Amino acid sequence: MTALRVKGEFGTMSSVTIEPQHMLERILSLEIVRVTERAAVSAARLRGRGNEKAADQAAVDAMRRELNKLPIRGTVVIGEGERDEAPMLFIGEEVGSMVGFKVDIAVDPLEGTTLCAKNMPGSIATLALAEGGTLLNAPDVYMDKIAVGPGYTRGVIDLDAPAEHNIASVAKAKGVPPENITALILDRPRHADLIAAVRRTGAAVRLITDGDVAGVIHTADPDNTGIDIYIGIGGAPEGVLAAAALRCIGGQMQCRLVLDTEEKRERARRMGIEDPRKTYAIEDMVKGDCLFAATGVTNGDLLKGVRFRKDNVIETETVVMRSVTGTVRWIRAEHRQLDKFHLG
Ligand code: VTB
Repeated sequence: MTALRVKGEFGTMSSVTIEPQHMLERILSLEIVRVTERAAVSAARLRGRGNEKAADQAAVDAMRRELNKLPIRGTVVIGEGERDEAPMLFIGEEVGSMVGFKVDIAVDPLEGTTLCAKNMPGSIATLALAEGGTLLNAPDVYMDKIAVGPGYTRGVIDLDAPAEHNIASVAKAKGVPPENITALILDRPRHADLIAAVRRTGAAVRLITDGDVAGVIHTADPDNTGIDIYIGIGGAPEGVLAAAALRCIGGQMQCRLVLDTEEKRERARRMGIEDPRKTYAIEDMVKGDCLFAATGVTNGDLLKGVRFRKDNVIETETVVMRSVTGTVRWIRAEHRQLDKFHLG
């Protein structure tokens, strides 16, 4: 067993030194797994029922219940919507037991509600947690994004350059022809030109119907996912969550909010965003250390979905990451005490 030396109130032992704030974060890295697990199980009960709202609500209820048990003073900065449109986990809502560290929380209790309602691959329950005041308060608007995984020199991607340039640049850096590059893009009419431009380079395009948090994370492990680069316009909240994951595992992202109306610019201003054209790198969206967790709801490339076994055991798969150490844990859990899920 590793002995820990913990500074301050936790007393002193030998070996590794852990600052008190990191100790809490260490503990929370398991605690947040419980939060995404509960949300995923609640949503998974409603897989394939064609009811996006009900599945989302189930995930929100479970996530909020669990978040409120954590020893934190948390503020939801990325949530279900603004206060007037979301009764729970709205932006600005305070969560946690209100003792302990002040943290910012980004949640997407059910990322890919349509995927869950249609029982299609790739829906997840996800959240990120960071020191108070360090996560970008992004309004619920679109965000133009480009991302690659770790191992590239800084500047290999450029949000303002044409897709052809980015594909060529990533191919060159990887030491392969563009034909060996695969870009992941949300399948939307708004991306028709982008898709055509990527294909013109000889690169392949993998289209997804939803779920670009997982989509961005795929770029971090191209050998297994086959994805080298993520490009396109998705949700801003999903952008911040993906940035938290890449902050832990490495990679680069460049993003810009799509503030194409005065109403949206005003909303952004109210959230403290002065420059509507600002390009955000990962460090601008997640300014300090963070934790990220996601649990599979439906089966997907990133995570297995929740399994309800005949013997009354529920299986979940979760990935949890910590930026301080870059540790990524894959937690496959078997749950036998099922009351905790409040499934009724
Ligand atoms: C993406 C995707 C989400 O929204 O961010 C997308 O990751 C963007 O919005 O899963 P549109 O659907 O309007 O294109 C989701 O599909 C759903 O929130």
